[in-house]
Amino acid sequence: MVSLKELQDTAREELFLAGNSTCAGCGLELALRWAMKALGPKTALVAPASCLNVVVGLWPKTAPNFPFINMAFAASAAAASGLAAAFKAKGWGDMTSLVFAGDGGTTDIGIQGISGAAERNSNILYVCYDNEAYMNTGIQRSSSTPHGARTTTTPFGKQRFKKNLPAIVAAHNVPYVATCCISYPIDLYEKLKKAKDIQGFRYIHILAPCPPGWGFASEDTVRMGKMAVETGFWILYEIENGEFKLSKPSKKYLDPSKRRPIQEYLEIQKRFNTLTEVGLVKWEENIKNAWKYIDLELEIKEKNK
Ligand SMILES: Cc1ncc(C[n+]2csc(CCOP(=O)(O)OP(=O)(O)O)c2C)c(N)n1
Ligand code: SF4
Ligand SMILES: [Mg+2]
Repeated sequence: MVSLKELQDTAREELFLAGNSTCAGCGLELALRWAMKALGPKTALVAPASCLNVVVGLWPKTAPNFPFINMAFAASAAAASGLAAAFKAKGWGDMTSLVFAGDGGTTDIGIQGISGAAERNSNILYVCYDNEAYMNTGIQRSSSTPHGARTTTTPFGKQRFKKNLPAIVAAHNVPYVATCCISYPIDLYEKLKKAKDIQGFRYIHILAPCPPGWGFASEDTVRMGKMAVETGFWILYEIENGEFKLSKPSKKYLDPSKRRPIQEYLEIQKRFNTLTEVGLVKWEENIKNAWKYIDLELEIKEKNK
């Protein structure tokens, strides 16, 4: 577990600098700042088309104080795999080859490259910051957009549910998969730090609320992420070499009676203001089903002891 001293030192150190052009209250910025605190400057970041691509700004005033490569949408996992091979050839074993991609670039457009890199067990760390839509181009739905959310391409609310990408990646039997949320920075920091020292393909999926895209006030970003976890909608866990572990902030929500009603989370976001009673029931069922999967994982773990 991270010590208080380490956290205090870390809190002061910034590798993603101030003066960037993220919106006020941007969840992506919090995700990247904490990730880079854990990974350190010997990290080369590959970013496909996304908000991140744009908010870094123009040279010589760019925000990343570390190597940063803009990449074509579908190619980030492949590009990072190439970087990892180059680091190995050069004998630069202390460099981390990182992808930091949005949910569109991950769950839709980049998925083939991710699957390839995961199957090869390429020595890369792939992070998806999930703001649940194509935000940079004006809020179009992605396969990570949740049920009922209004976007410019789902004006009456999305019918389908969110794609479970962490589970898809875990099915590749890679060394490490984890979920995080920007509202739990210590959990995020510890998982990134652990992932940095693992060899092979590592995948981390971070929920990163977006004020303009979700329709909430910019000061409520952290509250929004907390509610996602407290309602049981966003479950924090890690899978290390096939072993499932529920993370501390989510443990108490194994008990359904401890979860906050999902309605509280949905009604404070404008994107859900066309959600019907039927839609709400579907949400409740979906959360129940997600926890059935967690129960099953924990049961298997218990049996294997
Ligand atoms: C091949 C290709 N198609 C479309 C675009 C336009 N485009 C740039 S960023 C973006 C949205 C990316 O969404 P996501 O990956 O979720 O990241 P976010 O913008 O939400 O941070 C799109 C569609 C592009 N740059 N390249
Ligand atoms: S649109 Fe959302 S993700 Fe993009 S910079 Fe603004 S707050 Fe961040
Ligand atoms: Mg997005």
